[in-house]
Amino acid sequence: PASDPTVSAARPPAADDRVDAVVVGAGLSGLYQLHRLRELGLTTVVFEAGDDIGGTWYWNRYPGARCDIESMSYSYSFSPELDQEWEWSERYAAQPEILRYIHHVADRFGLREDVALRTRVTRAVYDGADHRWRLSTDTGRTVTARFVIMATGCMSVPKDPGIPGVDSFTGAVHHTARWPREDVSFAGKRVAVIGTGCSGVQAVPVIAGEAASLTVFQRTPAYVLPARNRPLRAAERSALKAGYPEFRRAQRRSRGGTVFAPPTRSALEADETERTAAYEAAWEEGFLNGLVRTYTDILTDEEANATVAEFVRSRIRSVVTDPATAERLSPRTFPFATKRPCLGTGYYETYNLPHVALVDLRATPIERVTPRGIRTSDGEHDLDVIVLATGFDALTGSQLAVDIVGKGGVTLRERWAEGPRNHLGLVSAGFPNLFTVLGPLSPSVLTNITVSIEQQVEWITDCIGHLLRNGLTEIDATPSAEADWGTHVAELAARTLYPAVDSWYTGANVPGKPRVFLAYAGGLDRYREECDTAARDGYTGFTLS
Ligand code: N01
Repeated sequence: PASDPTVSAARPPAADDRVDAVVVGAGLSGLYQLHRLRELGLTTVVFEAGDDIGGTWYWNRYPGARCDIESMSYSYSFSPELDQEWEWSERYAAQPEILRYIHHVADRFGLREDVALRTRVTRAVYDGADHRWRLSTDTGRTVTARFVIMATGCMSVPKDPGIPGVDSFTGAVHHTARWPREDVSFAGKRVAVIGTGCSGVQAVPVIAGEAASLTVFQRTPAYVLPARNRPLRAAERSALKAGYPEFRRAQRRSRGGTVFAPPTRSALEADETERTAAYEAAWEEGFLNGLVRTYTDILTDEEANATVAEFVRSRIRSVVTDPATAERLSPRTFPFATKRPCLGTGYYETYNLPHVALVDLRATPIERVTPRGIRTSDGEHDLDVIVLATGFDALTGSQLAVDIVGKGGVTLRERWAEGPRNHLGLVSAGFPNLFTVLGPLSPSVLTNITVSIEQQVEWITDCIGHLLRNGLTEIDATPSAEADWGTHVAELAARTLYPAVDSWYTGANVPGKPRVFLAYAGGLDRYREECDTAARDGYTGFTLS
């Protein structure tokens, strides 16, 4: 979609630019937050670094980008009318369709006029004298605000892949999360994809369909499940829409923002025949969490998990015709789903094509990018295009990218030097009236984020409403509540297989990043209850003044 010329950053800087609230980021979180703050009657500005709204779905326009949660689930629930009027075309919506949906929502609720595009918030300093935040932006515009909501996304800062020589390459280099808006043609080109997480897995088959040759540089193979995407039939959409009110209620009550019958038995209670049948059925269904949902202990018991991991490897062997390639594609170094699994379309099949090659970087590491291509310990690959699908500085990166200075001149970077600290994943002690949506130590990335966004935005809005109604100036987390929350989140993670694995969940993908399991693993239902209880009991764990 074209950007709206009426919305721009061109507004001249004003010394006395005062608003009630600033929202940072105009993705799914920021736009809903704006909608809610307006209902409270607050003057709000949303600053968005991109040329247009959409957040993740604006930036990640790489070939094959598609949601891995079903479209009827991965959408706002706050407006029954919106639910009824929007028509999703596919079971799993592709990036352009989700972006169209976000634009539709912005238009329908008149949200654009408060969004300042092409404006990156660079610094936010708390002024204790008048209890306001002063925000600086890269356009020179500064504003002061009573409330700041960081709606900056969980994966919006690409990590530096740390591969020497990238700048020397004479062909084109594109990161999946900074994909150009104009068409990128691969026709007749020799293309490399570095990285085989969910972004690489989605891009590889589509690029292979166009390129003269494709070489995939893989360090760690992922567990890739078939998406079984397909167009939604009209009758199916009508039936789903008729059931939307109850479905949305069930989503809100659910553990992860998707609705399913929870498993009741351990994988180890079932015999192999029964287990394989359950895994086959989940494989055929094509759900991201289909295999995790088969038994109660897939994410908590190594032996149970190993049965699924072996099942996936058997599927890889059944698709990939060259046994050596199948083995290289088979994940063996971490339990199933302890890094986020990927939903793919024709991913393993792609490696049967004659013009597609797989380079195992564990055996032959990249030495550097050269002007002509990529040199590994095994020799040079001549290339025209390099696609970096190398991931993000997840969860904390987008907040630490802003120079946030709280009470007493303490920076968030200092406070988080050993890992993120906050209460309920929402507010960090010493940073009053600064809230985070989908931030660290909240369920965020372990859930259908549209449901998490609504839960957190509504909690934040209710909290601000409470302050306003009661003539209160600010809310801050107490250091002791923050410490307890950190312990609680770590304890919940310790009951699972997640924390032992090097992944972006644990910060291990970014050199030097503190190793902390970054998400709340107790379920969105439990988290929602904890947030609601704190509010109901007078915002326990917070000081209101
Ligand atoms: O990033 P990743 P992503 N040299 O970090 C490799 C969501 N998402 O953009 O594992 C060589 O998962 C790295 O290897 P290793 C989803 O939550 C969702 O793919 O570090 N390789 C890995 O293979 C997802 O989990 C969808 O050994 C290097 C890859 O690059 C999250 O976003 C689609 C390297 C990075 O994988 C992130 O996914 C896309 C180097 N120097 C994304 N550095 C949906 O389907 C990194 N790698 C909705």
